[in-house]
Amino acid sequence: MSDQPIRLSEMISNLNDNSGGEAANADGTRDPAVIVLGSPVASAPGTTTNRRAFLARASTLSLALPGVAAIAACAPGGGGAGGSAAAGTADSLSALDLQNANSRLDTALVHSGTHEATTASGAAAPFRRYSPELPPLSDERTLRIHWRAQEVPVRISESTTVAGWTFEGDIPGPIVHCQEGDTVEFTLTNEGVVPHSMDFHAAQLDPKVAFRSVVQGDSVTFTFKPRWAGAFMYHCGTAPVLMHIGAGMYGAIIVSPRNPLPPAKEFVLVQSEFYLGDAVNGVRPFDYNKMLSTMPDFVAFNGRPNQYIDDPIRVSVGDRVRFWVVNCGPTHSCAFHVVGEQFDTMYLGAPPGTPIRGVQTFDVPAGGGMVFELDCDVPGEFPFVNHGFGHGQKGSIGFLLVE
Ligand SMILES: [Cu+2]
Repeated sequence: MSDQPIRLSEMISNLNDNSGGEAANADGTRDPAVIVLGSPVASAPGTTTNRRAFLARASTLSLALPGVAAIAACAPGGGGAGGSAAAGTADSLSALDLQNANSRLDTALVHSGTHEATTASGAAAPFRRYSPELPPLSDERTLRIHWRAQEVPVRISESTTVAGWTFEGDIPGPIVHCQEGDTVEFTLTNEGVVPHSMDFHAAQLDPKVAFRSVVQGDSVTFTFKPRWAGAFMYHCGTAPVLMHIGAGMYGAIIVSPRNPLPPAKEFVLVQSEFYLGDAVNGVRPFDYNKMLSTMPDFVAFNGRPNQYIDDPIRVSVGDRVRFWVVNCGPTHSCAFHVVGEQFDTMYLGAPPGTPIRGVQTFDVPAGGGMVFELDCDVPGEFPFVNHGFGHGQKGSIGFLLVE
């Protein structure tokens, strides 16, 4: 392959050179575009701000989220909440009503409890390769899952740590593997500061009830039975959804068909975009205005740009490989392709129904998932890429090593 990925060090250097866009204060300093919400346990000494500063920065958050007021204003009875948050005074923030069942509204509200905002030290988060292997199916046909929404720093490369909003402390969240017709009993407990929620694309539920937002310390529980096999996204659906997905609250739920597919080495690839501001204490906050501009700094498979360039996915000659590709966006598609190979089979919808034969590239839309299969009968180093190379070059690329 002739195209070489831009190295992260160059990308970050370029970003730092071109990261203007936030207005300078009178003293020449610049405020980060979004609030940095760090781990309650990972704050460095001396970095904890007082409550007043937190609320002041929270009002900056509201101002940096022009969609919040608009979204709230569109919702029944929501104009007051969004307007109050946008007004940005400490009094109005602390007076907000958090008992709002409409998940589209809740992120306009900032928890007024005793929590103090912290900026976490980026040094505390180690780099860890995200394992792409599909976890084995449980023997149980009822899955009981209890996850936490956590606002913690996540290292996405040796040189970049982000102020993540996460499920279970990682970006993406854990891979769920179940079978068509299984029962999934799911609970989310919110350990974060702002409201969060969970939306499984593999479920059919009233979203206002099951996918509702919960505030810090509260939990939401729902049960569903995936009707269709396939590669599905899950994500936080709290408004503004762009911010919550863009800050890391997403992942893959893989639903295998009841009649097993032919044996294969199975891998899950979650594509997503990263829109980042300048580092604060070594942690780069997510930048909502950049998300709106849809020009990502990085695009990654499984949350780390280029991780499978540095540490490829390895299989043996003769293996059949099945990629479950989920595109969590939040915005761009993934033109999935393996350089030097062809997919003998892909499934646009639920496998094993209606396979499409002989595919070179197929676009997986944001919020979608598809299944790609190939026989690895030729040894070599095969790049799997987002063939939309403006995004592939930003990190959604890796090697499939056939040995
Ligand atoms: Cu969220």
